[in-house]
Amino acid sequence: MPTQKILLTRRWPTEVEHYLSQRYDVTVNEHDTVLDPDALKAALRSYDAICPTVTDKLPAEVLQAGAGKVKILGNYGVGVSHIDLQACKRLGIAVTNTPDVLTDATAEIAIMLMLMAARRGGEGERQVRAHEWNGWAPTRLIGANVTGQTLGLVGFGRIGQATAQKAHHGFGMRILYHSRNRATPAVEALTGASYCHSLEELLETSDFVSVHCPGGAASRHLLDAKRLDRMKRSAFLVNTARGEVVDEAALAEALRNRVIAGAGLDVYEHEPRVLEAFMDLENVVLLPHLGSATLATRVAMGMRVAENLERFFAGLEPRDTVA
Ligand code: 8YV
Repeated sequence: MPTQKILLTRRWPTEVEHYLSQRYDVTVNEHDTVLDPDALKAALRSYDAICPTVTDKLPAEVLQAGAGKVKILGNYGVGVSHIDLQACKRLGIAVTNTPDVLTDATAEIAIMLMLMAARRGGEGERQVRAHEWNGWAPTRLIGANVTGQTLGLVGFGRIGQATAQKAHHGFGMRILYHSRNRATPAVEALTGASYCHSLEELLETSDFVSVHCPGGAASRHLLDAKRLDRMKRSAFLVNTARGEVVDEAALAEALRNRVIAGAGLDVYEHEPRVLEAFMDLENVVLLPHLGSATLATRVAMGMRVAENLERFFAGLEPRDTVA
């Protein structure tokens, strides 16, 4: 009989729930609702492993109050800014994530947002559905080219690099990037990417800016009013990383005043809340955090969590330890 008690805080694809149930004493949050801090604290006291998602806020206060039984947080997702990793280290709780398996799915959404924002896809669709489209015209819904333009990537990890591949080889885009560490010449050569020493230089020269750095305190409001002001007036901003990287109120102002041409967002500072100021702006595309939302990807994410748990409970170092 399985001994370890595992909690999945949300519903996962059936295939993965089944796989884990055959190996562990698994509890699934059947209602698929977001657990509140008290429920999370109780879970930390009752389970050997908790498998959270981006919707589970695990700051130091919750982790400290609840810590007792839990040994590992097998996060379902690559971003871990919802978990206080320092507190986990202090409390001796291991944390793993799921890189690689969602790279292409998320890069696809970055490309989709670039296209939708530049070619006014959301706006056009809204017109059709509202029966407001009265036929083709030479001067209506005129967008901006994507092909051959310059794409600046803020962060150049797996997802940033995959976005560069699709943009460069699919749309002939010139690639610039800014990140804490410069990539190797071999990685740069894959997309002819040029490193920008300063973020400002990247913002001033890009036609599209796409955010791919981790979230959390270190990158909070990295793109604020001042930095948005450095972008070209004809440029577009895309964010598939974490909402907090962009100062949303400043972005709404910049979009309203046409400081930049448009934006495409898949993530928000206070999900699922979306800033009301975005709602009546035609030049922003708003998606509901779709980055990893394909069945194959969500199954692969679950299997990656399973692999991490298996190694952990076998006394081995998990493949994707982040704390
Ligand atoms: C995940 C994401 O689906 O992996 C991430 O960091 O942002 C998403 O695509 C989500 O985080 C699930 O926890």
